[in-house]
Amino acid sequence: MKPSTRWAAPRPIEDAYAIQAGAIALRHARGEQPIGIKLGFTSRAKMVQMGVDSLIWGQLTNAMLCEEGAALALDAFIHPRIEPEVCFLTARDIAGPLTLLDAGGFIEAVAPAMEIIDSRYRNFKFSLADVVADNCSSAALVVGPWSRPDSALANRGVQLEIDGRAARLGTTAAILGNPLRALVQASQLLAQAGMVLPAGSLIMAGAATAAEPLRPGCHVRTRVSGLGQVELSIR
Ligand code: OOG
Ligand code: MG
Repeated sequence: MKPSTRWAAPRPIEDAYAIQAGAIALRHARGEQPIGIKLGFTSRAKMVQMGVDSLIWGQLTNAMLCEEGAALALDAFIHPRIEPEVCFLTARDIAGPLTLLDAGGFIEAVAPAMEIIDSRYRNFKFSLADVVADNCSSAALVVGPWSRPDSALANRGVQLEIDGRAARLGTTAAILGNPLRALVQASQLLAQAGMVLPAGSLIMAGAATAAEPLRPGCHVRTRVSGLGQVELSIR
């Protein structure tokens, strides 16, 4: 039978981003404000843990931002995990692809951060398109003290502690060799999506290590050498 010309070739990733955009539009319609974006799978450790092989991005809203001092209740989550990250605050609109040389000039500040990921898929088992449609498992984030981005970020020790014990050890070099590259990647993904990221936005660079499950009553801390630490208590 002659193939129908009415059917376009499958575009699973493009369709998944369209689903993500639809879900984010619903959040905005409920009154949530955009605060920035997150990258996923910028480190080998995360790709291996989740069995995928490409970088992805999702969108953050103010409803996802946790206060550092406040205890986070887990009731609203399904099976949350936490992972150590670096967060950038942008100084200027990102309205086109940046090079690594440009990227530094677009950063106002940098901070140690943690992302709480959660997934609609059982056991976090998903394809790349599945997880993109689920807004890249974005559930919540907590950002530590901001520093000026005036020193090299490429190889800082990263430690994720749970209840005072080191659960994961890594380095910022795990994030694309240098977390600044996350900015370069973000600028390219935004350009592909035809989006401008306004100055004052957050960019979560992606986890430096694999994620750890969160349990009620635990206390989690991430230290990034030279950038300080960020803590979260779980109710
Ligand atoms: C997807 C999100 C990946 C990261 O930092 O690499 C991510 C997941 O692991 O469920 O946020
Ligand atoms: Mg993450």
